Amino acid sequence: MAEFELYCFAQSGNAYRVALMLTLIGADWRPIFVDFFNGETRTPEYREKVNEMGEAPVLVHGGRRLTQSAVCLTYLAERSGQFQPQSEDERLEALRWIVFDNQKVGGFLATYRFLRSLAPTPPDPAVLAFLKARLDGSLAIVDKRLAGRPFLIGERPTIADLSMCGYMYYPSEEFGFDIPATYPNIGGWLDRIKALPGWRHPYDLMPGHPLPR
Ligand SMILES: N[C@@H](CCC(=O)N[C@@H](CS)C(=O)NCC(=O)O)C(=O)O
Repeated sequence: MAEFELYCFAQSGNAYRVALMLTLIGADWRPIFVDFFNGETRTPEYREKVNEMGEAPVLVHGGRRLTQSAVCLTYLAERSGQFQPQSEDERLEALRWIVFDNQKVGGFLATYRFLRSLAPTPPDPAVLAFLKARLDGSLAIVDKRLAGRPFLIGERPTIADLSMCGYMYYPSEEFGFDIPATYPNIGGWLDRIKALPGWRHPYDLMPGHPLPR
């Protein structure tokens, strides 16, 4: 049995953050497929036995069951000593960018991409336009942050980077715009993360791709 188990599915950038971290730190882990697109996270069984919040990812380690990718990343950084912010200032800075990501970067990218490319019904154009405007604002902030800085909180990659990149390696067709081409500093930073030993694409790391149509 693997040391870590991760409830996840290939299309989930929230889960990819944790899957990528597990891979980059060389952890012994295995994915447990969550059938999100057939409603598994909404079932009473899932909410009773796996996660009362009805979400993936869920990281299982020994007797622990952790949810929220930020919590999982923090736990893995503290255990492994890798991708860990060092000083108190760095820890607070990393937390600041992780919260911003969860709400305004990954949060909007996930919803925008889901409505555009993964939802069973066609999206409302007004909703898409609203989300795209919010996304443009957030991605511009991240792009400016990465000007002249290799990683979000400085010279080394930390869990803030692994969180922030969660949705950004998915194909540009799924978003309808090219993130690295539109935001060159983000593009360079994505290349630096991709160059870390062991990096893998979300569709290669987690089960469930391609979606049956
Ligand atoms: N803030 C959470 C977000 C988790 C999340 O929303 N996961 C999605 C899958 S990508 C989910 O399970 N959604 C279930 C639902 O909305 O019903 C995290 O970072 O782990």
